[in-house]
Amino acid sequence: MKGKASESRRPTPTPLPPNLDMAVTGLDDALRSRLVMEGGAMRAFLSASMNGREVDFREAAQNMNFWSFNGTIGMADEPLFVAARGQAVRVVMQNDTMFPHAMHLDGHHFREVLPGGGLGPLRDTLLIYGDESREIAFVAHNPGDWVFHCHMLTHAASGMMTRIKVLA
Ligand SMILES: [Cu+2]
Repeated sequence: MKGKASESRRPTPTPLPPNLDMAVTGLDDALRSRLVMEGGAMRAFLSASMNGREVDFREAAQNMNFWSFNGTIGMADEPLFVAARGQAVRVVMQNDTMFPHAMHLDGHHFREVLPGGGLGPLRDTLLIYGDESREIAFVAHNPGDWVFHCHMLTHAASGMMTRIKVLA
């Protein structure tokens, strides 16, 4: 005798089609960028640009700023890079601080370029420990200005913030 539960069982759903926007290809011709993180307690930066002016760590800290990306505190005037739509991008993230940072990119997912040359799983955030350098890759498929920041929001609010631009 068949029960009602088995009669109402639905067929297995068919898998979703592959999402081509998530494919990471073209790495040999990729645009290459580097993001150097500095600052924080125990290894303060010597100087960084704050609101268009070069300041030392003491002055930055008095303004509640403790971190820099590529020598700039907070959102820079220029994006970290400008990518054409569909262009592959590789970004080395170099953590020259003593602290881990959870680097998060808006608007795209990425894969880590592993030391052996393979690609890691699809992510939008990657935790990078102090003195670590990790590389990510993605295809810039999503036009716009996208914030690229540490996901520890006190870090983002005190300097760890930049953006990328993808042309339409
Ligand atoms: Cu952080």
